[in-house]
Amino acid sequence: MALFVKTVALLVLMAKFQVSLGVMYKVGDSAGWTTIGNVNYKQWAATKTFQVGDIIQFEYNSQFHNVMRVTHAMYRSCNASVPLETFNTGNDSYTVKTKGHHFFLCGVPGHCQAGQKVDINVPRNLSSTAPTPSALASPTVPAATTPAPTTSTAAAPLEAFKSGFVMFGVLIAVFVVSVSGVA
Ligand SMILES: [Cu+2]
Repeated sequence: MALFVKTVALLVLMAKFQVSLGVMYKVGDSAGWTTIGNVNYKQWAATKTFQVGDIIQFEYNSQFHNVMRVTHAMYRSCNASVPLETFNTGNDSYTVKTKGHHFFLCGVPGHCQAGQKVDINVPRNLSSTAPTPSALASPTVPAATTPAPTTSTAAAPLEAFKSGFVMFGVLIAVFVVSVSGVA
């Protein structure tokens, strides 16, 4: 019963603060990660709205391809000499943990040049998707380290982000408690 209550509380909190569990995106959709068919990965990425927590899935034949996370400069020049991370199982998942760009390319010679590269961009400006002011005005939202909220709407996006961040921590804690309660 206690678990049920916790679970309901968790769901209510998630709904209230529009917490996303993360969406799984398979790069290239049915084509996967390949040089065959001239998949336009730029176009593929452009049709998605990536968020922190999303999972980027690369599916490919590991005999012919790999996945390297690289810097912007390396992405532009298709430089695979010093990748930040390398994946090569043929079924690799990358969990987006930060906002901004996440650049990937295939390190097999010629493949990046042929277009096997993708830029996963998580927009830094979330003002259009921030929680509503009414949610922010809730007395249950910790004020964090900032001074008392003002009526300025300019501060709303930042406050929304901070509040969301704090709530996310709370949710994780609740989740851990729930899980440990079952075990
Ligand atoms: Cu390749």
